[in-house]
Amino acid sequence: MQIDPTTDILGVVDVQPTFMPRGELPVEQGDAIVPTINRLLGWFGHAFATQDWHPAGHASFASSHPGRQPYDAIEMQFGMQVLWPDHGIAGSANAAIHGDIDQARIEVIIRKGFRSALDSYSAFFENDRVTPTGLEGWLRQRGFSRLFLCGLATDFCVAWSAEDAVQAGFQVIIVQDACRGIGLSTPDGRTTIEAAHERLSALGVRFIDSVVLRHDAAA
Ligand code: VGL
Ligand code: ZN
Repeated sequence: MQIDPTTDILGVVDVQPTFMPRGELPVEQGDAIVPTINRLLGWFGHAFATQDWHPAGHASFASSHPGRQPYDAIEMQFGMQVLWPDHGIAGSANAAIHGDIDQARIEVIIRKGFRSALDSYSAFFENDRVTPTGLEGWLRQRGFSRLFLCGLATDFCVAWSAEDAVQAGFQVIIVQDACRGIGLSTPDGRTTIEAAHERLSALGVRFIDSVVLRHDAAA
């Protein structure tokens, strides 16, 4: 698959130490994708990044719900909400983009989840599904039509971003060796990674490995 440097953009989702093995919401092998993402950043002409960016006491934190434990799921205003350990605290060192990520080609950074009462997985909309982050307008004004997504976590922020991107009319490709998932169990006995893969495939999202990408020599 050939990268078109004018219409393709790489999206680097939530590659923050808070989601890495020694972070607050650890994703297994979350740090293993950093070299792969740096390689991708060298191949694409353009990239954007997102950061999970929560105030202390955020509604998605189990610590904000007396009697609840991290990874419990509860019904909230906008549907089922998994309660997370405190993570992605705005301004904290662990909420920065991972220090080894080469940011030279990252042209815009979208922060999400900074409203106390509202969680945010997708790079496009808060979890109420109507409050936009502004990314869609930015991508359109810049003329991009195909998004390649990588980062953390495959089954939450990458998956929700992919779904919204399809809905917005973009072609979406997930670079799976540059992603890692959280993998919670679902009520029907699957994992959230398997469920996301099925849901997204049905929407036309393609999953590739970075080795299949072809690119012209970097300018
Ligand atoms: C994420 C859970 C909570 C993610 C963010 O980046 O996938 N997951 N906040
Ligand atoms: Zn979060």
